[in-house]
Amino acid sequence: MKSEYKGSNLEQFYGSAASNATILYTNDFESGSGGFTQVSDAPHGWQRTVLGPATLDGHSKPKVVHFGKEVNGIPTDDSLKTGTFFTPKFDFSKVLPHDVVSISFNYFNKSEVGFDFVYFSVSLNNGKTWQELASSNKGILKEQSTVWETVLLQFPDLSGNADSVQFAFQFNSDELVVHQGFFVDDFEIATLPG
Ligand SMILES: [Ca+2]
Ligand SMILES: [Ca+2]
Repeated sequence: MKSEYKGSNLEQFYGSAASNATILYTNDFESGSGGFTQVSDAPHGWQRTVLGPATLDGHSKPKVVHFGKEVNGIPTDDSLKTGTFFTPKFDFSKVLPHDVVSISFNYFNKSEVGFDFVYFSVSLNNGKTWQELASSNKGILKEQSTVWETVLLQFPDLSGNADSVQFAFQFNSDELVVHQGFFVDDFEIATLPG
């Protein structure tokens, strides 16, 4: 948890050791989607916005990416909607065996507690199969945020992974009660010497 965005998520976890990190990918969503793609059955899908929690400190301002209602100030019907937001595909085959790959992002979640959930998953085989890394369904993401928070996940074993690696955020809503939804910003991938 932090109140101010310093420019890199790594610094709050690794301090001065973050200077040893190699940033493989970073996206603050200020100038575009940065190669992210989406599949959504909601009319608006995942969109960049400057509204709602985007106005709070704790991420790179002003823009964030959002799935939920009240996108750009226009209330929308988001019952029974699923939206998946995919990162670009990454090649980790040349990561050294002792290096750690870290994935981090800032998020703010306002989803219906116990019914609407967000999941963050990874595919190590070019999108064929996926495994959950974090979620708001008994996972490490909060269902009702009060501040922007940073999640950092580590992979110690991606060296030589032959297939493309891809990450995805997925939001699922049920048929009743829709809150603001899920907001994400500052997606970063880095390697650190192990
Ligand atoms: Ca931003
Ligand atoms: Ca709901």
